[in-house]
Amino acid sequence: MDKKRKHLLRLGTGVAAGVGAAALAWAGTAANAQEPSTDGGFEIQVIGGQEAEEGQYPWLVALGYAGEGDPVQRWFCGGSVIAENVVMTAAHCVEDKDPEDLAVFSGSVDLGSDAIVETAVEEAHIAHDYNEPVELANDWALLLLDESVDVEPIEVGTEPTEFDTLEIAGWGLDETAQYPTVARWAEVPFVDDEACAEAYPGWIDEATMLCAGDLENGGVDACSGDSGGPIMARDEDGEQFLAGIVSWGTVCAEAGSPGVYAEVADFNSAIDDVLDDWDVDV
Ligand code: 4AZ
Repeated sequence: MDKKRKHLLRLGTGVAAGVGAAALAWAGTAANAQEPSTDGGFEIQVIGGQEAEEGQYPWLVALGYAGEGDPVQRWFCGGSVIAENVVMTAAHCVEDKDPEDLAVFSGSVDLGSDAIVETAVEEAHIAHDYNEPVELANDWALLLLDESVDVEPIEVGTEPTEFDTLEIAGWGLDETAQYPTVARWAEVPFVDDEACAEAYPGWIDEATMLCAGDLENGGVDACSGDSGGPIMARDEDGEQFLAGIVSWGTVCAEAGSPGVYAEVADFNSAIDDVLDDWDVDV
């Protein structure tokens, strides 16, 4: 438990407050993650991913501190636009913050680009049962934006499912232990509840968490800074939907330690209640 908590605290303040320190803290993990390989068909070179193309994930946003200056210096988590004025992120990204101190960066995979639009946050809803029944269960929050953003929202998954391959994207640490300016993405194999509970005995709330990673080889994973961002699946038509939210892991991209995600299908009705409250149509 301790290990995990320490880890999250470091991540929560690391990216914006001290990129250097956070990167150092993670250097061991990322550097140890793997030698380049293509084991399991997953490209290894987020960790083990590649640069996202402009427009690949229109709903992907970075969450940062309101203020002056370059978004690259201010962001600290990821998020997903689920309605024109609502962003979904992780509860642990915003639990200790005032909405007025937050900003959402949308419109480009490149946080250094002039195309980035900064939007203020009017209100934040943190899951009432966050941290129940175990630490980091129900790790989700919704942000009501001051203004609509002009990006395509992603649909929120409604059925808890066994997936095959999922996709992650974000500006979190890559395999060189750096925070990239351009978002990265990767395919990640789904890990079922049983295997995940075995990997993290006592830490997994199967009802609200889903896991993904290459259990056998490691090498591909979300990492520090990806928190709050999307893990995505595809429906029968090939349309992407939001399956989960990057939440935690004890390490990054190591075999036997999958990434853990908040499973959005498990709290669908709670999400709808908040959207109703805010008079938001999806
Ligand atoms: C984070 O806090 C984070 N390897 C996300 C995912 C993982 C670890 C940390 C899982 O951003």
